Amino acid sequence: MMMLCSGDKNIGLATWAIMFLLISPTLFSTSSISALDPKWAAKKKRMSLKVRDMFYHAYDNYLTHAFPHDELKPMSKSFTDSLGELGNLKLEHLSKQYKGLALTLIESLSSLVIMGNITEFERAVNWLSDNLTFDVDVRVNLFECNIRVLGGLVSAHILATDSTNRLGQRVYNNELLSLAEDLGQRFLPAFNTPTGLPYAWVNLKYGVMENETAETSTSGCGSLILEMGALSRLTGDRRYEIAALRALRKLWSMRSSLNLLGTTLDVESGEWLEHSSGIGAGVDSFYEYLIKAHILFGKDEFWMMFQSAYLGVQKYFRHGPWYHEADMRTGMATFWQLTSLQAFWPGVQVFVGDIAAANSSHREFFYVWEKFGVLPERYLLEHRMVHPTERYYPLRPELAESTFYLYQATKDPWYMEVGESIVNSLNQYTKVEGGFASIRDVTTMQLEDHQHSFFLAETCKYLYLLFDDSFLSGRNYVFTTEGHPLPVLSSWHERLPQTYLPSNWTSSESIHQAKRTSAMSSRICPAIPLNSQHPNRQIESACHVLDAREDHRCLTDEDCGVDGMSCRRRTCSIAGYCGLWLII
Ligand code: DMJ
Repeated sequence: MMMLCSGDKNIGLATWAIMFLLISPTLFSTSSISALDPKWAAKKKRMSLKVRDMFYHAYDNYLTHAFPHDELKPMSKSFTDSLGELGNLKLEHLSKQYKGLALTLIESLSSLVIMGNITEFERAVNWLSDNLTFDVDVRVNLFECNIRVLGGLVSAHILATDSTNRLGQRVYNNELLSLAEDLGQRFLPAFNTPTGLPYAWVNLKYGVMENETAETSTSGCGSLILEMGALSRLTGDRRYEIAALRALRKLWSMRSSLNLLGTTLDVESGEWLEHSSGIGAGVDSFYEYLIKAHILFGKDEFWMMFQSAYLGVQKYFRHGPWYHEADMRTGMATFWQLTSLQAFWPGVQVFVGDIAAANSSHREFFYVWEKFGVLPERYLLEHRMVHPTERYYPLRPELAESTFYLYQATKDPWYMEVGESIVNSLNQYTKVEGGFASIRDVTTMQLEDHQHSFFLAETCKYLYLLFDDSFLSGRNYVFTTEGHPLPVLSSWHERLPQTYLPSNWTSSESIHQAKRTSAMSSRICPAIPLNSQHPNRQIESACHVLDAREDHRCLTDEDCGVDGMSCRRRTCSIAGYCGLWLII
């Protein structure tokens, strides 16, 4: 297995022995060469076709039974206007004319391009251009509407204007961008609060409703910058990016002295409502967007935020390969639970080069997946059992997403085996005649009548890319939290960091500076060394600090660095070697 951003080449014998015991054996037993084996090539082909079939089974059934409404109910072969429902408006209160926002169609656009179906992409673009309107009396969740609808439209606009995806029939006149701009303008009233933190809900026609709740989540305030920033870059209208950035900065200013944030807050008072948090529900994409915003916009501010936040997570939430929740004020553990949403974290760790840590957590998520056949929404770590009320699996993509990133980083065929297992489970347990159904209870595999749009935007997409990444060849994209690709362009980088080259590919190396490279090459290393004693030394990952001496010998703890896998400081043993001795 290839280690990225590796620094410690001459690791001491004693440290090697300990590390050998600590790190999974697959780090040493698999080889990237085997991925080139004809057997693996055949498997990739077979599996990519299988995933394509899954996507079209979901997509065709949506078109037949639910379009233009938001999402498919695959068991009853009917529809749900989930964005409207998310706004607490009962369906009967919605106008009879309301046919939804064609959510699943919008969410499918980038997947169609990635699977090479430009004809269907064009058909969908045409329909949306001619029919979609946001002038509807529907209260939507800002976060959901941003990641699904705005992100879907902005990404599809970029793909539609990319000359490699030549649209044949019709001249494309930026209709998707006009729709995105219209939607972005409808978002802006939500940011009109004393703090700049946006309301969680906004009515697309009338703006923020009277007596609207002031409660929102960390991800609701901190995961808007990619889509709204991209919209600003495309339209030249800075208001979207400014609003999202102001909210993010305010949120960041509310962190505790431990660099932790809570889960819910009041946008009017700027006070935390729930101080316990982790890397799962209500917070997850906040972390993801800090590092991805850095990659997309090149701002060091995002990197500095991410680095501090990441260290906080590794220090206070991490327990071996697991992540629990903790109180942002004290760092004391609160809930010892694995949640399905946390499974995105190894993918984030791939971005910063913490491959070993990503691999070990990914293995635990996959262990739980295999135990039940899918990932339960919540799993009690102490009791090793499913949470009594959160037993569902709504076709979530996070494990497939991390599997894709880890395969990209390592080319270890083990991840293809994982992908195959995920595909087989989805077909075995969730496929019905009318699409793919969610699972209500992973202990009985009882189904629920809902095919979420992210199944097409993310789950199928990441599984497909795992087996066929030809779309990515020669290109460099950041995927939003909803799986919509945005290109990494030097023209979107306000101020090019020194180590970036002025091209679409943003990787470069310099002898004296740390490496900082692109998203898909999966190596994002800090340009600013953390170890002030050795300013010219290269640093391995978000938290890795090299030991003072290359042979890892030491006289005091001061000679030791920070372990890149756990982000814990290494100490000097009696025998004079740096290591994670306290842990052992
Ligand atoms: C998706 O809508 C996004 O990935 C979001 O960030 C949280 N999770 C769901 C799918 O699980």
